[in-house]
Amino acid sequence: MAGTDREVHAPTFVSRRMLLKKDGMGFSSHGTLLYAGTETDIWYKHHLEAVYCIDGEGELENLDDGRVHPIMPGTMYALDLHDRHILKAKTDLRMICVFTPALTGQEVHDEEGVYPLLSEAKGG
Ligand code: 9YT
Repeated sequence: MAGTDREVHAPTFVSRRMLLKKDGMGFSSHGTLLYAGTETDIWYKHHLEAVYCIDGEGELENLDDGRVHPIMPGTMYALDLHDRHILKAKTDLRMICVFTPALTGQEVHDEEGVYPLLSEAKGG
């Protein structure tokens, strides 16, 4: 997938879309590498997402209830309430993500509800 349109680069992560809507599975599946030392502010308004950590250390802060959850290899989280959250990568964090409805791959990050925590992005 490297170098194809299935690989999406953002300031705080790279994501490889292994399965998309066009693959006909009813969900999409992504391998996402969040870079060490970054924070990513995420709100999937239109999708449910389950995420499994295969490597690295980090934290998920749920902005809706204020709780902070450690992330380590073997951790799974499921966003069943369109929870607004911040993903903090203490080290490089390798995640496997499943979305329903499936992403088409055409979404821009604003429409996915992904807002990297950068001053430029926050300024508008
Ligand atoms: C960790 C996480 O939520 N990854 C989601 C996939 C990524 N935003 C993508 O493929 O664009």
